Amino acid sequence: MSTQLFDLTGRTALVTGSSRGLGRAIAEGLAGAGARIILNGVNADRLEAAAAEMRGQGHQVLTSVFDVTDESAVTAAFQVLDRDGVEVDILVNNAGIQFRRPMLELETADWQRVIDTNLTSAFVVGREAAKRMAARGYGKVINIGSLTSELARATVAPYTVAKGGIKMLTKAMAAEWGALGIQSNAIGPGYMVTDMNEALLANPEFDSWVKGRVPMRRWGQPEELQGVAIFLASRASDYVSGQIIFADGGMISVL
Ligand code: GCO
Repeated sequence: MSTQLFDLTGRTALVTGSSRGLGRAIAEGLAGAGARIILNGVNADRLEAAAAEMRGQGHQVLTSVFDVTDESAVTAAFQVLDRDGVEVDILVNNAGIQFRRPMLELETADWQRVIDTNLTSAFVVGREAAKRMAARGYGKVINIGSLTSELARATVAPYTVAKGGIKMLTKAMAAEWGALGIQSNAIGPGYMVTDMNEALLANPEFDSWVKGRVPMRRWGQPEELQGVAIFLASRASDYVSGQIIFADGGMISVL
């Protein structure tokens, strides 16, 4: 009986930035729980390759190529989904970039690019998805936050500000969309083994800092976000909203 709570059969999930990294891992986790997946990215070839691999694993996968920072492209993509009768029940706002530079040397354009990609896009894509979820009285929005949603690290100010904004946008979505049948929550990944963190993983000093700072003494694997994603995408979380759940090996909870 209880496992049915986590069953996503019959649901469709759009995961932005999902041809690789955390987005791909989350998409595979939701697919494994029964969801049909819409993969998103800006590179059609990479997206089709990811879709083919997932279809080879027996999953139902569609693709939607759009840049989350291009509002007209986002609107057009949802209009295509409407035309094709594809209803997004679950939205994972995962798309994001990192740009490491001390603020004293940071160009405003680089600041803005990170804010646009990591925060504003979650509002724009979230608004388009929520309009349709509200009409059906059901929806799950999952925003991808970060340890930097709560704590700052030097040289990643725009990322930190954007992820702090993701935490509060999640609460704002919960405030406005709860009565519409939509639950809005966030996942806070710890230091995960991804392309975005390649330079950090290759830096022995940073690697040992992470391993010393995390109670579990190791980096996280993208697949270790799948359980939290399934929970927040499923009926099991129907009375959970406005929360950020950390999958970080305990890092955020200790000095
Ligand atoms: C960095 C990393 C972090 C992690 C993650 C931690 O430069 O410190 O990129 O931002 O990726 O966000 O939760």
